Parts: sequence; C-alpha cells; structure tokens
Amino acid sequence: MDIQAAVAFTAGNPLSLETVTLELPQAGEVLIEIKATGVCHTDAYTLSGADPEGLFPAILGHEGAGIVVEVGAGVTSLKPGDHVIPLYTPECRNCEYCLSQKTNLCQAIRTTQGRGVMPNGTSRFSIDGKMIHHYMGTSTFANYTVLPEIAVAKIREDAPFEKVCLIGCGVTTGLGAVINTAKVEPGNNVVVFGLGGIGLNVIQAARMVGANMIIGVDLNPKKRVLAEKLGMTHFVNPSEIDGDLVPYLVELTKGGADYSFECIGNVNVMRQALECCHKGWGVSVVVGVAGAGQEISTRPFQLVTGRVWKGTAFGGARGRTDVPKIVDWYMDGKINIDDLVTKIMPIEQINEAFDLMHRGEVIRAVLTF
Ligand code: NAD
Ligand code: AHE
Ligand code: ZN
Repeated sequence: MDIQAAVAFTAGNPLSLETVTLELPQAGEVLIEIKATGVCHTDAYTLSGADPEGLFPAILGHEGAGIVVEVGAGVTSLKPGDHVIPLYTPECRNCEYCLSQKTNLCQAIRTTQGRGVMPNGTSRFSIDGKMIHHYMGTSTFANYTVLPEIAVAKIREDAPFEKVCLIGCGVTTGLGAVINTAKVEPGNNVVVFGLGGIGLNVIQAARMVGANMIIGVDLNPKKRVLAEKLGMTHFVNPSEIDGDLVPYLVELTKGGADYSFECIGNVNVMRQALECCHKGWGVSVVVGVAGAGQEISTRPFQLVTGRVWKGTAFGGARGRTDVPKIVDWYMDGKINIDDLVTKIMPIEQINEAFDLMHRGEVIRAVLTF
C-alpha cells in the first residue's frame, strides 16, 4: 500500500515527505495507522549522524500512538481496531532477559531492530523498489507502520492519541527512571540535569513518590516555570552561579543528592551528576544518550566512596505490561502530559518541529496525520 512518511535520506539534512510503499504485515506482525507522534531528542540525535547505529535512508520516530488496521498470521493479542502504542523496547515475555525479571531489555528482536529491518531480516518500507530502513523498530513518522506483535502495547480507547503518544518514550522514560530504576523514596533529595521531555517527567515522578528537594538544572531559564508546576523545588542555571556546579549542588543538598538524573546526553554533565551525589550512598542515573565516540569518566575514588553509576532505557518499563497502566495514570489525572505537549502540528511541519526542539521552544511538538 502507499503511505505518507517523513524520510531521513541522509544524516544532517531535513526530512522529506514522501509517498512510500509499505508491505502488508507478515506472520507475527501488525499494521498500525499512526495517529500522532512526538519528536524526542533521540530522533534528532540519530538524524544528526551521531548515532553509531544510525542507518539511512530511514523512517525515524518512536513516540507514537495509533490503531491496529490488520494483523498477520498467528497474531493473538491484538485485533483490528485496537488502540496501541508502539514499543521500541519490546516485551516477548519469553527470552532470557524477560524471564530474568532483572531487566526490561527484551532481546528477542534487538539484533534485527538495530539493523533497521523486521525480525525476518527484511524491510517493509521502500520507494521505487529501493529499501528504506525501519528505525528503533517503530518508524512512527509515517501514517502507517508495521511492528512485531511483541512490540505493541494495547491501550484503552478513550485516551487521546496526541497526548498519550508521549508514553511511547518521554513520559515512561522519565517516570520509570525514578520509580523502576532509582526507586526514589519519600524524603530523598533529587537533582535533575536537563528539563526537557525526559527531565520534566523525572521531576513529576520525584514529586509523586514524595521526594524532598527536587532540584532542576538547565541552561535555558524558560524551562523553570513548567518544571516548578510539575514539582521542582529549586532551579539552578549553571551559567548564573558563582564557582563550580558540583560543590554548589553538594552545599545546596547539605551533603549531596540521594539520586541524580542526567537527561541531556552530555558526558561532562554525566560526570557532574555522579559527583554531586552523596558520599556513601548517592546514585546517579544516566538517561541521556551520548554520541559515537563519547565516553564518561570520573575518579574511581567517587565510586570507592560509595557513589553508584547506573543507566536506564525506556525507564526500565516492560512496555506491554506497564504502558497501559501509565495511560490509566494519565486518564485518572495522576500525571500531567497536557502541559508537555507544547504544540500540535500536521506532519507536513515535521522539520519545524525539530527546529522548535533545537531552539528549546517546545517540550514536545506532537505531529498528527
Ligand atoms: P530535550 O532537548 O527536550 O531536553 C534537553 C534539555 O537539556 C533542554 O531543556 C536543554 O536546555 C538542556 N540542556 C542542554 N545542555 C545542557 C547543559 N549543558 N546543562 C544543563 N542543561 C542542558 O531532550 P529530551 O527529549 O528530554 O531527551 C534528553 C536526553 O535523553 C537525550 O539525550 C535523549 O536522547 C535521551 N533519551 C534517553 C532515553 C532512554 O531510554 N535512556 C529515552 C528518551 C530520551
Ligand atoms: N543507538 C544508540 C543508542 C540509543 C539508545 O541508547 N537508545 C535508548 C532509547 S532512547 C529513546 O529515546 C535505548 O533504549 N537503548 C537500549 C537499546 O537496546 O538500544 C547507540 O549509541 O548505539
Ligand atoms: Zn525517545
């Protein structure tokens, strides 16, 4: 079938709206009509060429929501008409990783996903017979996409697509980093570096679990108002303080953070996030994704003296199980997504949506079809 998609032909260049040929779902696969998709910084990171796994041409996008149109042979958990959120972290419930109960990193299809193809090794997307890669197994910058059944979360039908699409990445990543990965406890002091789509969800989760100080760090002063609305108690702009940031934060928290979260993708900030943690027990969670060739460093003494460095992907969430629950949280008014959707735009304006994100003028621009 012919579909409309924003295609990334080469790194570092704008996306191009194209008519793309999409093959119908094969065994174990599902055809989804995408109704809305957010733009996450990771899409921009891959488009920039910094992603060692980045493949071109590709259809990017991984923060979508839509409706099942058709299912392939053997699909049992989904049917046409189901409302769904695509999952870049699948949940097969059968692989060594799923069965371990120690990680959300289902590996059932990770190899082919990283090669930009479906589990049988081929792509469903092409233009004039030339193959277009899938991206993160989701490719939501298209009005129709195909996913494996294990990478689709079924959600309730009264949830608005243009809001709950953010649960496909930003919301779940931020909430999950706090709840699943760090396991922040009431009374803890928390420092959040980067107040974008991820960091603001870290903040709202920290408030939900009863954190004491919730310190937000961002170079953009415009991020302050919404962060405060979501629960930030103190704002720190590194460009406005006297002296170094780490001792400033240690002093502010009277000894260091119980938990810190790096939500930028800057390896220098990752070091600051670790080193502002409390001696003896502070835990720093790396959420941000850094470019090819970048490495983190610190004095091993920081770890010897009890600080812990961790990371999280998709907030440690098991998508088919956890995503429908987070949709319920939103529908029950327990979490705020409305304020994170700064702008809703037609897919034709996708390059403007990327520009707005780069200029720090939106938390999320959501594209509709
Ligand atoms: P975003 O662009 O919305 O937000 C980034 C924020 O960081 C902005 O507010 C910006 O002003 C601020 N910032 C930039 N440089 C800074 C600095 N040096 N000091 C302080 N603040 C600074 O991005 P996002 O969509 O929230 O994504 C954040 C990061 O998380 C990205 O690296 C993204 O790739 C990554 N990410 C990871 C996961 C995961 O599963 N681990 C999921 C989603 C996103
Ligand atoms: N391809 C990159 C890694 C990108 C990355 O870490 N992705 C996160 C999700 S970011 C969502 O916005 C993730 O889920 N990682 C686990 C995984 O298996 O990819 C690189 O550096 O190679
Ligand atoms: Zn993302």
